[in-house]
Amino acid sequence: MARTARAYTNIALIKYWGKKDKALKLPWTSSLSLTLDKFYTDTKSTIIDNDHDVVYLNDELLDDSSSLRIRNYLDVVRKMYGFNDHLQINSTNHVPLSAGFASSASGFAALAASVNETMNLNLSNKEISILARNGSGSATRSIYGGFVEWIAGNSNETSFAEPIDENPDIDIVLLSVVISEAEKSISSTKGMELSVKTSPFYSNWSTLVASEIIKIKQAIANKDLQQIGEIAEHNALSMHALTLSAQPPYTYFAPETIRIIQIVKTLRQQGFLAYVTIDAGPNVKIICSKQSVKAVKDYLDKNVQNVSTFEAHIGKGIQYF
Ligand code: 2P0
Repeated sequence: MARTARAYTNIALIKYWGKKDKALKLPWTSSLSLTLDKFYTDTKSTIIDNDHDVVYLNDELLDDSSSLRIRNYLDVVRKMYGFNDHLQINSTNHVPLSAGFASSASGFAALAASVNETMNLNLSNKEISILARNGSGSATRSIYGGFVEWIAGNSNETSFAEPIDENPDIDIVLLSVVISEAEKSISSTKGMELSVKTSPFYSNWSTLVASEIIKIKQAIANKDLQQIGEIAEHNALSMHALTLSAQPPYTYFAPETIRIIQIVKTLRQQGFLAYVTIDAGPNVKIICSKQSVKAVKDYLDKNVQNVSTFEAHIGKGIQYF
């Protein structure tokens, strides 16, 4: 009996923003993330005697349109590994929409690991990472725990994640500040494409990312949380500059997003360790220390209405049970 695979979500500290190959999801730049402990997806795959795949999400059977992305992905996997069997996928998402994280990273990482189990593909973690990337870029990194680098590469075989430090002794806490649970107005896939094609700053993005990856890896090695936060915040805001400078311009920020950025800056001036990072949506994730997180949370609870906060810590790589 194949085991269930569990993959955790991750937050990019150096963002992936743009593909050089859409089908293979090869990114223009490397990226670097922290795997989180709270939010994960459990997936089990079973071979079925059927001419199409069947997908259950949170115990509900998905209709053809909702399961299309997963079924297309399974077609890719069948082609890559030369099998014809169809599968029943049972996936449970413990990534509540309300927590402000996308579920595609943990979702496709768990699915790749689960298919590897069920089909006895005997893949290494590097190969599972490649398989996960074919489902969603950010899933590439969710194979490992702790700090993880996705090496951009230039082919299916050379674009995969590597662990930097799976059990870092660093005092980092991530506080997710949820402003809105609404579906984003422009998907990250579309947003990236627009930034790559039209932002006059996109040509500088790869130079910036290359230097920030070197710097943040040094900061991780030095266990320098302040330096990690500074680099991550700069990288995130630079990514968002690629949205505002696209044609037509777009932004994921809501008015409250800016407000939280300003509050975090004020808290920093008051001596608290706090830096923002923001993905393709309005919600803000605050990089805190174990010492600063309570003060940051209390300040937000008192001063900002209609937002909720979720705390996450360093998470593990793929687990099986
Ligand atoms: C990241 N994001 O590095 C970046 C930062 C959002 C902002 O990866 O098209 O769902 O499936 O490869 O991975 C979100 O995009 O996009 C993302 P696809 P994905 O985490």
